[in-house]
Amino acid sequence: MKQQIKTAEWKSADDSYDVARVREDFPVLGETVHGKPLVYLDNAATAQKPRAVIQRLARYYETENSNIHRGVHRLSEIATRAYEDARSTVKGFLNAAEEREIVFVRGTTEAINLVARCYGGSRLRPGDEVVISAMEHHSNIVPWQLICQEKGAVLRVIPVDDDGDIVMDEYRRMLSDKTRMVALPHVSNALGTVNPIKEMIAEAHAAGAPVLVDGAQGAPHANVDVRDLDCDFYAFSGHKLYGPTGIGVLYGKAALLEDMPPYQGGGDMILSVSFEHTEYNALPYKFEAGTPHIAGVIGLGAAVGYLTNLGVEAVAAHEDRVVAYAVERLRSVAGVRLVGTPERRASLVSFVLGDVHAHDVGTILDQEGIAVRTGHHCAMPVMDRFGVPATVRASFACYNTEAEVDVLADGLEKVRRIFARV
Ligand code: C6P
Repeated sequence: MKQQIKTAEWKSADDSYDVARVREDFPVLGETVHGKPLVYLDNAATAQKPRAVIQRLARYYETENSNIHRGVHRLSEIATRAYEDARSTVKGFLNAAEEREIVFVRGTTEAINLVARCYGGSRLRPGDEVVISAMEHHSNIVPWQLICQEKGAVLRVIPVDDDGDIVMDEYRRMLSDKTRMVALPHVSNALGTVNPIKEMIAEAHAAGAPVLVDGAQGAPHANVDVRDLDCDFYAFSGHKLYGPTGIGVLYGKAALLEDMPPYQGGGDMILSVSFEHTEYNALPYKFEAGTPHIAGVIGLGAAVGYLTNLGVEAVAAHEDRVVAYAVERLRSVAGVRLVGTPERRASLVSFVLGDVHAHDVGTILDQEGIAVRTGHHCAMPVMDRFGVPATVRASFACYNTEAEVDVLADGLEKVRRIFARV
């Protein structure tokens, strides 16, 4: 049984952004959980899908399903066109210079592994350094650890301060002629910190090092202009940006991608194959071996189109209001301690509630219909840095409201009553 949320309750304070209208685009938001209206605050893990994406996927499977770049038949042409149109949409979204700089991958994780393996694997020498930060998701740690171990290179970690901001002086000190790569998150998934990546990219370049930006939590919440940032690589996942799972994007400067060996071998990444010699395909196909996630790419194109129609800046401004309200409201709940109070925050807030384990908080909130993420958020070093085993994380998207923050705060009061010791 669906329990529809009353529009007025969910209207954003700023009337120019009609959040009630936006909510209507997301069928799942009409669901109930344990008899309560769903309050979905786990968007950093994965965002919900608007009807435009769901219907686009259905249309592809119902009327266009075919393999791409292979057939001369009509359906294959249609599918190929749709797939390449999505690439063009993503190129526009990131303001990349060329479509061949947009490589479709499974997600941020695969994008980073690709760069670590293909760029790092071909360039790193013993004693070279790769610089990451103390706020990384495991996806931007382990691939670099693996390639550094293999090549005898050194992984350097920029510290973060007690607020969850990168210590810029330490970063500057760390850069040297040994630095071969800097890999940084645009936005921290565990703290919400928005890093000053443009400035950090310029500093890395001054030291002669390229920069990969892990944009998993950036692209859905900020206007990304890869040419303005001048980043060398930018990675993001479709499913956090209202698109399907299993699809993501690696943007790379053409000159760098050209120089890198392929990631995987197989169909579509070749021009010719003999047992003696294989000639690789041009960009971006060199990095898209095998039948890709065609529906995923087309669905991602629809998701990017959806977000662009809402207006990335309008969405970001709305989310900023909601997250600012969340910070203020959570601070008023006795026993709540925010983990991360960065200078610039985007889209999420992490906290602990007294000595109640985050999983217990999450379980009680779930009974109230509230979905939050609890745990280490695949960022164990961040938990160590802040001396907590886990946090509760509320993360917001284009359809969340201040009223939902109130429901969260009420849920936390209930947790406090249950754990009277808080
Ligand atoms: N973070 C979260 O709940 P994938 O799994 O490949 O789509 O994204 C990996 C990834 C990389 N970097 C950052 C900053 C991320 O936040 C994530 C995914 C989710 O925080 C799932 S662990």
